[in-house]
Amino acid sequence: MQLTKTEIDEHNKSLLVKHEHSFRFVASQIPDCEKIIRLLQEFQIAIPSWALGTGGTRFGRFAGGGEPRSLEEKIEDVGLLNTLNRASGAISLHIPWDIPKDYAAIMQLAAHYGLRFDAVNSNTFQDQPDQVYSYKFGSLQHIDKIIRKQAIEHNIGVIEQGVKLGSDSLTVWLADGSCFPGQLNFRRAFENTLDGLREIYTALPSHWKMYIEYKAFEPNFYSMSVGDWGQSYLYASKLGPKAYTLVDLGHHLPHANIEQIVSLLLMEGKLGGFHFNDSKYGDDDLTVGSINPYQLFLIFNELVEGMDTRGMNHAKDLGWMIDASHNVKDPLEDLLQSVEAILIAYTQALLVDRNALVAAQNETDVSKCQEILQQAYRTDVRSLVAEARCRSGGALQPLALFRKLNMRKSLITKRGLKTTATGL
Ligand SMILES: [Mn+2]
Repeated sequence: MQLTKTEIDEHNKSLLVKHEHSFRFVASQIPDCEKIIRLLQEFQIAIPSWALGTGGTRFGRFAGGGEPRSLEEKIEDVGLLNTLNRASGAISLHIPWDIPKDYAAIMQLAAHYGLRFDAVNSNTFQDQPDQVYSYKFGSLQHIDKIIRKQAIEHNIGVIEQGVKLGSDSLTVWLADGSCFPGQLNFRRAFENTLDGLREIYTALPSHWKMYIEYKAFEPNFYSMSVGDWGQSYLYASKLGPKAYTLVDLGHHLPHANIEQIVSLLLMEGKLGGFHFNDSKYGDDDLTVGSINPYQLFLIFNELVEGMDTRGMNHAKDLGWMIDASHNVKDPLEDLLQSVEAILIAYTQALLVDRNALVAAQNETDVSKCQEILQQAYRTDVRSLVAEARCRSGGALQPLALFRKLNMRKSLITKRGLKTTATGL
């Protein structure tokens, strides 16, 4: 489904007076407003191919209608998001759910929408119909060498698919672990996993990165073989300079200080990428910023501080992706909200008065430190984000336009009411 420039222009025109009033007000209070707008225009957040359909829980799934039935339609949906917000210029594929049949045609379609291929994601957390050996008791950690070999070969195959698409990173998330005490020898599981990761690492092209994603629990409930950032960091350190830790916000135990984790990983040059979502209890996979936007801001505060300290490019040097599931909301609406929440938190982090914060920290002026952070957090930066988007050709209010043009209804008319996106 295509959205025309005229439709966006008309929408922006109808909101322009109100927008300019808000924008001028906030811009007048920010010394380096133009720099922030430039950074915002560059910042792109990848959309995972599995987030475009309705997700489900262990208990059920309630389809929303008009879901993409093929990889082509998934690319079309991300293209639509990117046309609206100009900040979703990449798609992250899940293998084997989204294997292209015709690579040249898929590349051409993505280019048509101005999309690049972000990290490719392997899958050893479920068995595929044509698979010889089962991952019921793990993949890279498995006691049986032949099963480990199958998992290694799958990951190498995913790299090969990614190479054909112009991707430059592999994300490995392992469901490996144990459900009961005594089931697993932790050290042996670690060593098997490390050996497998080494073989996969060897297959990486020279410019590629490998992201090792950790998760505290689920699907295994007693131990996970990549259970926290310490374990991920250990693997990444042992593997070499192309291996990094990937932080998924929902993969921590409750109340974990994720901003501190981010800060230290950046310090060590081992933070590779990010999966955004939000949660209240566990890996809830909720819309970014819907539960705890202050935590998101604090994380971005550390990201900006850490990246600037290392002279990193905010847009390019880390992998940014949403990893969420949409059980009750329209997936495209949810993704528009998530990208907006990320851009707002990023902007607020850019507003933090770094010099004043360092001075307050050096004076151990605890109240002032809090004031400086909250001054930035409580600034309404929505019009700044909208201005950046508008200058890039996007809509001032992407969600409002998506709704006004009845885009979901058009997708349902075209694709049908009872569609299920591949992999869901
Ligand atoms: Mn994830």
